[in-house]
Amino acid sequence: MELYTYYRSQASFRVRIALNLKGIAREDSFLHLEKGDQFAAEYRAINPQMVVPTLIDGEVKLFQSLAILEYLDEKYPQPPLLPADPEARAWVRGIALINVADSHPLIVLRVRHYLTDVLKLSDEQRLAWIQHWLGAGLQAIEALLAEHPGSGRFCHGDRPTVADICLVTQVTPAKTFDCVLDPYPRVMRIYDTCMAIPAFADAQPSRQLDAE
Ligand SMILES: N[C@@H](CCC(=O)N[C@@H](CS)C(=O)NCC(=O)O)C(=O)O
Repeated sequence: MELYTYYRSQASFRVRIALNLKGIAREDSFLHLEKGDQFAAEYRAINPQMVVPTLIDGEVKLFQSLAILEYLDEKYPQPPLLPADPEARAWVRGIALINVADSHPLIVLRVRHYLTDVLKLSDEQRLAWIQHWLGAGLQAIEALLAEHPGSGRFCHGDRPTVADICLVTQVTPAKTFDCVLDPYPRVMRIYDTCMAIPAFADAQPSRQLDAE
């Protein structure tokens, strides 16, 4: 499979983790988002949204990280990334969406550029924005973990699911942008458990060939 990726991209990180968990080899095509590679006509033809990741599986072109995770899970079911029963699946997807749909979109590069270049926010104001929205997501995940009987080493059950993948991509930028993490002990315990697993650790930004 070919993955269009950028080492710092949290959405690409999610797909790298899932591929590693499934034992699927990939070839990376690197785009330097901060240099604007995503806007090149050649990539725009591949991904009209001009974002990473894009995953190519033979003739199939896949976009949007959560859709890619679910595709991989359906096509390569072992090990499963979703629990078997519908109630737990909905809960796990809900945790994932706090990151993918509600927190992460507010801090992506194009939003950060808009805050600075168009709205003329100072660096301090922009950092406050990022910390606020990442913190809101972390707070929600922590509270949901506290009330969920199935959570422990992982968000749900005894193996990583899409919820854990997305918890990791919630915490990673929170660390980068100096969020206070003490109020989220359950989140951090699960983050540490996940990052001790090679499939997660090898997918982290600093271990990518394009890392700077
Ligand atoms: N919801 C999308 C997010 C895709 C996305 O925004 N990717 C970021 C990197 S994490 C990107 O390509 N940003 C480029 C930009 O903002 O210009 C997904 O989960 O795949």
